[in-house]
Amino acid sequence: MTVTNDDSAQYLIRTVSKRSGVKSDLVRAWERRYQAVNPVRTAGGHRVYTDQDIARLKLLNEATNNGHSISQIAQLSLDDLKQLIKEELPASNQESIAELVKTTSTAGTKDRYEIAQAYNDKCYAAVLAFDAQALESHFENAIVELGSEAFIEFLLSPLLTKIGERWKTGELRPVHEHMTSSVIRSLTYILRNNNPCPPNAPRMIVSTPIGQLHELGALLAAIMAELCGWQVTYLGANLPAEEIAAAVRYTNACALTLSISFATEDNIVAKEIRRIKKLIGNEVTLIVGGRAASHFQGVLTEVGVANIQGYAHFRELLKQLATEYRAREKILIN
Ligand code: B12
Repeated sequence: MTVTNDDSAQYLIRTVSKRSGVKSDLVRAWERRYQAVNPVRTAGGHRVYTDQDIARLKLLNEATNNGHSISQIAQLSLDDLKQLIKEELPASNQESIAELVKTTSTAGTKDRYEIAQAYNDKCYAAVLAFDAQALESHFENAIVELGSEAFIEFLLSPLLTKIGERWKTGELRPVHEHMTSSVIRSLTYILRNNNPCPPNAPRMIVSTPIGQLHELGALLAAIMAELCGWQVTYLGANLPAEEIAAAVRYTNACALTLSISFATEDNIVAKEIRRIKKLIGNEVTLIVGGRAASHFQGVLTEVGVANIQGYAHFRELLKQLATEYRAREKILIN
């Protein structure tokens, strides 16, 4: 056991056990016999663990549940453990590591919310210190611990909002937001790659209308849809109606999701929404979300668009649409 002055170590064994799903006695045994984790000691002799330790224990727990011997895997790196678990998933049912952890997680929604709050503070401190490496590492651990959906909903979104607010007050500079966005982009790429979906999955296009330059809301919505089993093509931001509609046609998508973050007073968004709806027709479901979507409620109601109230609502709608899509496909096949 290493005795160091590690500032990142802060959790007592009870918390570690609760968050990792590994009983306290077993945590101690894995540590004593196989050095699976190396907690530091407080002055009073109590073991304290890091987020990284919790993420490791969670993956070790999963791998041993899959039949691996702890003696063989205890020394593997976090990446190797993730890879090991990923490789063992049946090809037809490849879920992301984050999804896997989510389904085996012992944490309820309230716990996850609290865990995310703790990560939020650490991530914000990393942003403030302009430490991209630490930020990336906190994000990676958080994905393992929280699962992708809770990661997006309870950590990323509030963190980004906070960064936006602090930018406005002058505590942060635009470059802090740029650094954070770039770390998130590299991370979301990993998340998305981990989620290949079956070829018969319903398809969706995600973008933002012309003039709407904020892209992260759309990107997160795209990942969320992918996690719900949709095959998503994310186009980035700021596209004219004709281009978005062409992408819908090319992919044979049955849904189009647009994110709107900026409440403009001109008529551009309303015009684009009407145009898009006309081009894609009634067969394709148009979904609109984002912080400024309700500002355009008039046109959304006029063309019969679903204005999404948060991620839970989005997931619910996607589930319903996927069921309808599968039922339609079945009729066509028969
Ligand atoms: C980064 C940023 C920018 C960057 C964007 C970079 C990029 N490539 O995306 C740049 C510099 C381009 C930019 C430009 C502008 N920005 Co700006 N920007 C922000 C900032 C700081 C963060 C935005 C962000 O990415 N948030 C993170 C995402 C994840 O959050 P979100 O977009 O709010 O989405 C949330 C939900 O709505 C949901 N969501 C989003 N879409 C969808 C879709 C579905 C289906 C679902 C389920 C959920 C969902 O996900 C998020 C969860 O909370 C915000 C401040 C803030 N507090 O958010 C201002 C902010 C959005 N910007 C603002 C403004 C005013 C501007 C500019 C006009 C500034 C200027 N004077 O030039 C321009 C306008 C650009 C345009 N025409 O669109 C205002 C908007 C106010 C308003 N009236 O609407 C904000 C709120 C800042 C402020 N407090 O004044 N901005």
